Amino acid sequence: MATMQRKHASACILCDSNCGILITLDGSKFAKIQGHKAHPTSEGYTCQKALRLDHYQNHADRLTHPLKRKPDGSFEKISWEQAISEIAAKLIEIRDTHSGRALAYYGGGGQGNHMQGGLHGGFLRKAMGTRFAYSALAQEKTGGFWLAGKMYGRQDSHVTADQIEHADYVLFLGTNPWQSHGFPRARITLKAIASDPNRTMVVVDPRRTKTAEMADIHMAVRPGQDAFLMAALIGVLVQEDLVDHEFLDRRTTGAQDVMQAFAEIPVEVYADRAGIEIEVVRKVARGLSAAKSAVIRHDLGFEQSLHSTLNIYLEYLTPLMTGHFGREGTNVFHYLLAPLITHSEAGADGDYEWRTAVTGMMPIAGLYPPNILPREIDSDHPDRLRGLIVDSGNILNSTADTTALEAAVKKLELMVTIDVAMTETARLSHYVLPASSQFEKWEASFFNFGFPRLSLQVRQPIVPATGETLPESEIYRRLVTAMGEKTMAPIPEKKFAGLLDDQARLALAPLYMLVRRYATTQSAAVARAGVIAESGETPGDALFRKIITSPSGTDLSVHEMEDMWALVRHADGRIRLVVPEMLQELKELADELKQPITPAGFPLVLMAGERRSYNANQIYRSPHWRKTEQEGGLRIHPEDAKKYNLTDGVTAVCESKRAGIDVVIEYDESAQPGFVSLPHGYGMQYPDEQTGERRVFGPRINMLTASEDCDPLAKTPYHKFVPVRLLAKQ
Ligand SMILES: Nc1nc2c(c(=O)[nH]1)N[C@H]1C(S)=C(S)[C@@H](COP(=O)(O)OP(=O)(O)OC[C@H]3O[C@@H](n4cnc5c(=O)[nH]c(N)nc54)[C@H](O)[C@@H]3O)O[C@H]1N2
Ligand SMILES: Nc1nc2c(c(=O)[nH]1)N[C@H]1C(S)=C(S)[C@@H](COP(=O)(O)OP(=O)(O)OC[C@H]3O[C@@H](n4cnc5c(=O)[nH]c(N)nc54)[C@H](O)[C@@H]3O)O[C@H]1N2
Ligand code: SF4
Ligand SMILES: [Mo]
Repeated sequence: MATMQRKHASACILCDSNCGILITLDGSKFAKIQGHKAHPTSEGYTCQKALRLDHYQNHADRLTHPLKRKPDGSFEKISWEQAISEIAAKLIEIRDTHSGRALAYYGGGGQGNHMQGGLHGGFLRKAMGTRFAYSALAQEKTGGFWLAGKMYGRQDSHVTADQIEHADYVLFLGTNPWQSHGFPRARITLKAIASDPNRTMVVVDPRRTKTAEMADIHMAVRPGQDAFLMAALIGVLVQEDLVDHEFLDRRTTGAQDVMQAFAEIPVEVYADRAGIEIEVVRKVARGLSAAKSAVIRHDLGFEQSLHSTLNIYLEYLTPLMTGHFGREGTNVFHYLLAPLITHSEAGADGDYEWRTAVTGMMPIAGLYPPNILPREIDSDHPDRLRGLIVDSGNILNSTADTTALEAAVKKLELMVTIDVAMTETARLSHYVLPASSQFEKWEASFFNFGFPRLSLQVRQPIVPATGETLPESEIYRRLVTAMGEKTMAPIPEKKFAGLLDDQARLALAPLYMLVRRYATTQSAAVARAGVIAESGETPGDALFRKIITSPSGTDLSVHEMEDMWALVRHADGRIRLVVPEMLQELKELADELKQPITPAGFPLVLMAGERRSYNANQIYRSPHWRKTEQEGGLRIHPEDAKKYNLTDGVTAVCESKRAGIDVVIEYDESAQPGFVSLPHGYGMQYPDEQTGERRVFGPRINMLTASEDCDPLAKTPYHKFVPVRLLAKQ
């Protein structure tokens, strides 16, 4: 049948690579999924996870109607009219009684859906009168954004590792790109580096991951001790004078002060604390300094562990000290089409207008950290949070301290969840609004981090909307209108005639605005991407037409390498190396040397949330998507397991200071003794195939984490450093 054969261009929505895919439909079922060669960044590449996307589109927990929670906790179907008018009335009541500061918003786009949620959600936040935008990004990246503000002049001057495929020397810090990706065509790029004798790969990770196995040098750091390792690494660069003085003179300020701070670092002692031989640290420092080009990339192992922000500061210093910045094959800034993040500036009085009421947290890049949510809600403070809108987040599983958050959200006067599925978070909400899936609506992700080539894919709907679901742009339009506030005007009918339906005209309206602005501010780079205006057409309209007529994605701009320096936003155009708060924390590291790594009674460090072959955040709910790894076991070195009399496959209790949960023991030689791991992306409820009863599949890891265990500055959680003990199950 012809319809069976048609391949629809779309994208994988499971991680920030957003690989291009072709989907062959059989009715509404995704019969076949393959990589799409025409996609500008993935070029046909996918990993195994994308091929199972039917389990996202079609499963038992898909939402089909608006729901309202009854006092007994069950839900009744209600009409859209009732849902919108009741929610709007309650939002107005809270806003007008307590001010918009009593309202907060979480999410606005997970891994693939920033257009409908992120851009349109802004109109609802405005109507709510709030700037309290909580985000998963503030569980990981905000320490880095804060540093970008200090060092580069703006928190949204973002550095990318996308030049990795051209780098001679690659340093991976607390990341396992074989599983997590994080740059285009990750496995192909990793294999290319590993098989080239002239290129070097260094991995800093307590586990011998697949990426570490491929590396030339694996530094099996002691968990949570990266700040010591990085301090020793920069210490060696300074003490052996492996520093690129010419680069520092030309591009930075503060080099002398920073070099002085590192001249004093006892490199042997710090390397030893990190569990790495000093000769290995010296070898890496020398290799990095001598390399033609180098890219350094960190991820959650650095961000979600002890000294999170300091780790990232030390990482940011490394390419600068060695002059590997702003060239082909090095770390570079990139332009952003859409404001995935912004810059939060203190006011004239030096303070932030929008500090949170209870914990006094400042915004970073416009975002607030989920770790403070329980306290901001569960408080007697007159200005506590009373209403919360959640879009694209399963915070009852993905935020630290499930128990504290569960108790807190029960005190909200209004909680609304907008999702495609009946999640743990939806179950605790007063109202649940069903969104059309990412294959049922116009959508785009703004994880486009390319430089010098920036591209974008706007995806078209390929299957009809399920039940009464609506795209978020329509949900927000209705809510904002019902609140009597201004909403987005759709793209006028006379524009792009024949190319857009009514749904697209609304959904794409804010993007159209951004594209027109981008075409003006980046006109030369946009022209280089081959954007050709038809007669009478503006460059903005020409670029937008290119986007909507390229369903598999297209280039927006092609920059000159030098353009990058415009993103250093200090008036003198120089990067600031000195960040006083960080140099102070660096000094204080010395005091920690005397302390044991874990507190008494909790001998093991648990990494709560490892990326594995069959997890994908909270996006896949159905456990049937997994070909292997059904249990989501606790990986432990066999020697460690024997110490606690635990054998492979048995169920044990993993206990943190917060709680104990059942885990299935999985022997794993790649784990460092003393370090155990549980996967991210499990712990969802789903009907059991045999009994039909709902049960939880795999570990609900944030039962074990505590809200207060986080970076003092950015409040990013220590998910990778949870002290635990293991007990045999009684
Ligand atoms: N398969 C899969 N891929 C994903 C996702 C997914 O859910 N599943 N999620 C996506 C998302 S949202 C993100 S943010 C990224 C995250 O991607 P990554 O950060 O790469 O993934 P993780 O496995 O969480 O952590 C990375 C590594 O940190 C190491 N680590 C743990 N503790 C420490 C430490 O103290 N020091 C150091 N140096 N390393 C440590 C772990 O052993 C692990 O190998 O992945 C994305 N990709
Ligand atoms: N302990 C521990 N906790 C962690 C981590 C860890 O490593 N360890 N990792 C953290 C990280 S890095 C991240 S990024 C977060 C991710 O955690 P969350 O912020 O919760 O994000 P996702 O899991 O991506 O959210 C997915 C939700 O979006 C819904 N969804 C999918 N498509 C759509 C759509 O089109 N519209 C709407 N409205 N909803 C949709 C899904 O059904 C799901 O409920 O988890 C964090 N939590
Ligand atoms: S790398 Fe990420 S976006 Fe690409 S197919 Fe795998 S999960 Fe999907
Ligand atoms: Mo993430």
